[in-house]
Amino acid sequence: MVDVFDLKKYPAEPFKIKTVETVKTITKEHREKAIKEAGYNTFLLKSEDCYIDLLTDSGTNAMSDKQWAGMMIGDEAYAGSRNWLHLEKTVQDIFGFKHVVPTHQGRGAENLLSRIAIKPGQYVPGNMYFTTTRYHQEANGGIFVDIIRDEAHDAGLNVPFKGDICLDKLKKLVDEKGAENIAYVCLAVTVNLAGGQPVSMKNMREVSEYCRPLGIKVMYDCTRFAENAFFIQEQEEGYQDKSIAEIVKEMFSYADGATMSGKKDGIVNIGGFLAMNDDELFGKAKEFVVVFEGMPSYGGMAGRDMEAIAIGLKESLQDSYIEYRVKQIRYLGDRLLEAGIPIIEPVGGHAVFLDAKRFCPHIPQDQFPAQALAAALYVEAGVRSMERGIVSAGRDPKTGENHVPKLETVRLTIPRRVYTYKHMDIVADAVIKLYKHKEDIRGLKFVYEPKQLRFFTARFEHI
Ligand code: PM9
Repeated sequence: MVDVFDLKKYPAEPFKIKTVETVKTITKEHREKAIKEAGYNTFLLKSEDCYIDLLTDSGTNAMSDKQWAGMMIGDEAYAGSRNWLHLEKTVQDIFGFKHVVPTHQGRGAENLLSRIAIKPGQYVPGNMYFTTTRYHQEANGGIFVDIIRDEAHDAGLNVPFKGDICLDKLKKLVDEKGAENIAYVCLAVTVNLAGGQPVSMKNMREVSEYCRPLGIKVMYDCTRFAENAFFIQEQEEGYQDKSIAEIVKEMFSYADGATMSGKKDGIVNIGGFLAMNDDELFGKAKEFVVVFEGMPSYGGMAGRDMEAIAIGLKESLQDSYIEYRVKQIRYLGDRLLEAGIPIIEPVGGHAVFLDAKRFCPHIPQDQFPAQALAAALYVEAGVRSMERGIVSAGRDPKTGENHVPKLETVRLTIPRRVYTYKHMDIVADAVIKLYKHKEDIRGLKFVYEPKQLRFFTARFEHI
């Protein structure tokens, strides 16, 4: 039985709420009309039509009083802003990288990295793909290869550190293609589309020990680095007495560089960066940042944004914050598991993922069960979620065929410091209610399918 008073298992919010935004409920008739007008794509709903908005944890965070105070000391000089110097030093201190290049958000960093580090035809092995990351890798001639451990593709399998890279898969690829044909290894902490699954320190160490002698760089996607560090502290032997900050330092000692979307564990609404140790790579990144983002001292961010992210990065390392953050999500997962709802197990760092294949076994994958389920959940309770399945996976750029991922999921993504446990209860109750009449959910077909990153703007109708 889920016990809301068990503060070790489900810690209370380690903050007081100072500013609030009113949300409203709208009628079921209105929701039915709204989702139809949005082409059954939750991305196309108006925010004001959503009661609890779990579309994403990206840029939807509540900033602290200290971050808001930081916004007031934004130095909006075109070059050499003091907030940039603060951000640069913060990233260097937390992650240990030599060089930092600011970008407007994560995909800005992915664009730069893919341009400077991938030669057309080279392979980019990674622990499962992420939509924008793979887009930039492929747009620059890279060939993405999934080398995550097999268990990550099995939604119901409850094993720790499902985000780990499979060393055998990596070694096989390098043996077959040659180290010189590997652009770099892309290692995401945590793995978003696997369900927010963490990577163990042991795995990071082993990947680095294998790659460094071969001259293969290991570039992290550190978007949810603090959540990953919490899982290591909680579950990996030898880390229980280490602080989150110490764990993060060790994690990144095994990396050659990283891309970051500050909109997640930076606890801000916009921002990002690319970081690395290599001087030559840094030189190239600076050449491109001025073309695509802005001066190397702002990279698409205002001075106030850089101040907020510098402060947010430090706040994400606070042990009490990150424990509450991950365990709040686990609370929602536990409530659903208790009611027999099929979800990705174990519950990861930023979201609970409904397993649409088991939730809607009557809808074949080419009729987009996760897309249909996300739309149905919105109609049921005004809860906005996101498809993370075949629609998000897109098409193979060479063959034009759909990628068919094993995981067909709906992501209930929890913004940081925004919703309370009571909101989690409402979401859980809505999902449980919907599960009772799941047979009513009908499959969908495309009426508009964009070529790039189709999940953002595609439109559907019922079959
Ligand atoms: N993630 C998310 O909702 C927002 C865009 S997709 C709806 O999960 C990783 C692991 C991400 C990520 C964004 C990016 C791109 C890179 N890596 O959105 O460009 O989860 O800041 O970051 C989203 P930006």
